[in-house]
Amino acid sequence: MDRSLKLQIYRNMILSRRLEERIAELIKAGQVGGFMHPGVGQEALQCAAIAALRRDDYLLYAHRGVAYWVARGIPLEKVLCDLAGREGGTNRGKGGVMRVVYPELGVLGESGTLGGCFPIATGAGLSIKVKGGDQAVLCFFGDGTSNRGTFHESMNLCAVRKLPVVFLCENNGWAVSMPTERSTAVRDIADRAKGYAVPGKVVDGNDPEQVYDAVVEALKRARSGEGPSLIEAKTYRLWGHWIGDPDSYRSREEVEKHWRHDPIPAFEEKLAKEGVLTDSMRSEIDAEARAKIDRAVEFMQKQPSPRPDSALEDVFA
Ligand SMILES: Cc1ncc(C[n+]2csc(CCOP(=O)(O)OP(=O)(O)O)c2C)c(N)n1
Repeated sequence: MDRSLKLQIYRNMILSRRLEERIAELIKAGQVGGFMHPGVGQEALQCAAIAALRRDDYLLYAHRGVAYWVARGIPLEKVLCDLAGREGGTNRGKGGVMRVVYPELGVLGESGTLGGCFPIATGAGLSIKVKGGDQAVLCFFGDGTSNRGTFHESMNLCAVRKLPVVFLCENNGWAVSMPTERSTAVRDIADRAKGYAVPGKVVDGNDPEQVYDAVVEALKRARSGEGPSLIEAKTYRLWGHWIGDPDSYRSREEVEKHWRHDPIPAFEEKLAKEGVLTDSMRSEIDAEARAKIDRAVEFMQKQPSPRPDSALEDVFA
């Protein structure tokens, strides 16, 4: 990764973290409803993987956090309006949390159930193949979600048809209150790739460079007609499962241990050592992020709620 790419990823990680903190405040103030699943702790892998995409690629994001949208460059105003149920959102305030759709950048939204992403990603991959393009699909999902039947059906079909899909598992060790080792027989989810004759790779999800390199390699394979890949990024969810989760199922020692591996200070330290990031740049990037969020919140607060008589608009095609 060159200097400017590292800084772009770092900027997106900071913007995502600050936005997440702001959304938590908006939820407490009753301005955003629904179950927001925070991505705090997982921004490195989300921002780095998305940085590897081309503008015309497709993205199926998971339910965890805002970094997918930030890194893909969806305007914050729109994201906030979606979350708050206001007209200015990508779905005009009718979708709520986790329903940001932005076809201009290949962002296909999220399925109503976990695991719905896999057949959608497979379908997008098939459409690319049928049309003869060289785009690719990046599909994020959690370790718990990898136990859905749709994962296995989709991996097999993508492998057999050599579809250009990169499956990226964010293994944060938990699915709500269920630790991965109690739900999943394999230690590394990437091992499942062997069952479909697909390459599987484990990376440190808190290291943006490892994630970026693995995604670049998988995208290259996808574009050249060699088919899908499975990447497992090991990470940790630093906040609760949703904003408001009492998080009583994890020990404080466990959570505190992982705060010491928070990817943001780790990346800051690395960039500082490399001479890429100075203290003054750090403060500037942080101030820029806060100012952007302030402007977006202000925009959102002025937007109306969708009119009741528009309930059936944009619903059927
Ligand atoms: C089919 C389905 N089952 C259950 C749920 C409820 N649910 C929402 S998030 C979640 C945990 C998912 O765990 P994982 O895939 O590991 O992702 P994480 O939340 O840890 O990021 C569950 C069970 C759902 N949305 N869809």
